[in-house]
Amino acid sequence: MTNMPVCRISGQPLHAFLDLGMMPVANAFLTKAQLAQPEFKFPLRVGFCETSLMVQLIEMVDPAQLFHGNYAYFSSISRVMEQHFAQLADAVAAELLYDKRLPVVEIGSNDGILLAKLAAHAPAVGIEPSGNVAAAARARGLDVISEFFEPGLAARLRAERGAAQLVVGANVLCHIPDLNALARSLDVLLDANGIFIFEDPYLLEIITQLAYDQIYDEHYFYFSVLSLSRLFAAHGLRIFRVEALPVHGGSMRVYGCRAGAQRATEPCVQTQLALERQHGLHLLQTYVDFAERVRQSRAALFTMLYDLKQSGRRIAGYAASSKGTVVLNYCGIGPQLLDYICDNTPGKQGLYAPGTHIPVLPIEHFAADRPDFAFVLAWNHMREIMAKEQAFTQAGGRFITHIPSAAIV
Ligand code: DWN
Ligand code: SAH
Repeated sequence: MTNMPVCRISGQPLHAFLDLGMMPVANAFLTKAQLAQPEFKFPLRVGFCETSLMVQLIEMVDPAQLFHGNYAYFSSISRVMEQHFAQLADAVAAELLYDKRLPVVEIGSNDGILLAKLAAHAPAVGIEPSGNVAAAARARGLDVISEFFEPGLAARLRAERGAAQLVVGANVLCHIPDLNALARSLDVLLDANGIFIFEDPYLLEIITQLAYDQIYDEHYFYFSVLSLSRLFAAHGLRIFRVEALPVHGGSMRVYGCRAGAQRATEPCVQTQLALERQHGLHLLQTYVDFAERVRQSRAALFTMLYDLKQSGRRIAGYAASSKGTVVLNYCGIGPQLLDYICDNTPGKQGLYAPGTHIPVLPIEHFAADRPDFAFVLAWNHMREIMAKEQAFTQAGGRFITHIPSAAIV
């Protein structure tokens, strides 16, 4: 008997290629009292299935443990993301919505950052299991059901509100552990001409930029167009358009419909599939090579921060992101190197970072403190952060990034 892990989609063997060690839950920020208690950790390991072509976590934390009444991430913390979702809603309304009465369903609507924009164009309902962020959206007057999206809920939505002309989800598909059930839910809910749109961090960007910190408990899957088109095809669904996006360090938006819908598959889909094959996203060896590069990058980052600290410089972390939890824990970067992490989310301030126990302080503290270096743990928001922190750089402060390799910028 071997203990070979299996793919959550195909049931076929999963080849483990990367081990990021024992890891806390990325968004499980701790109170001072919790610091003395044992912290939950799990083995953060990633595998590739040669049948589904899906990259995925091997050990998974139960979604109920991650998405609950106290979810740490509020989408509206970023102006750039506000603009990004406003553009999506406008484009969808102009081109793809076709019936003012048919519902639009957003999965993972969080604090309403996109749902608010969609609601201006059609009856829009958000599905958001994390109670606190759902409450923030409701406080904006939005219609939100605080449950996990699954086939039973899809059937209820269809019976009570009608078939959906659009099902949309940003940064949520990769958070759903049973993607076959997700595809069945789409089949239940979508109108005959309905479309679905999902955008998530893009595997090709993760590989090329060495963005291994996109790998954490909440992200069960890392998508290519190759893997998603196989998944949807097995459920009578078809991707008809793909769009590369700059947000969150490089994302991919896929547009889909029923396989037999009157909508042509656009040439960009074949182009992207060919590009992914050129980069070897269908080959285990690509991921084995990626893992080797990740291991090498760890020493480079640690050494750089260590040397700065040894030379008497003070370093703060900037943004207590989920990704930050991974890079800090994987590289052994704790309070010995970073004095604190500043963050603009009120709910994270005054708490301690998972695993490393570095204190999380308000952004105002950073402005007053003026450390020598700010290690940006939300490198995906680098431009937005650098634009708002010009006083820091003008006073001689410098930013550090680890993507694609450790550097002072
Ligand atoms: O997929 C997910 C993405 C969309 O959001 C979730 N699984 C969780 C979350 O990931 P993350 O925590 O890595 O998200 P961000 O958007 O990279 O990080 C945001 C963090 O950075 C927040 O804690 C707020 C902070 N921040 C800040 O302090 N100042 C962000 C910006 C833009 C700023 O100016
Ligand atoms: N769409 C937002 C939020 C992304 S964070 C954005 O792009 O910024 C992921 C969100 O998905 C969280 O708010 C989480 O609670 C929610 N979520 C996780 N699993 C879900 C599921 N099965 N159904 C619906 N929402 C889910």
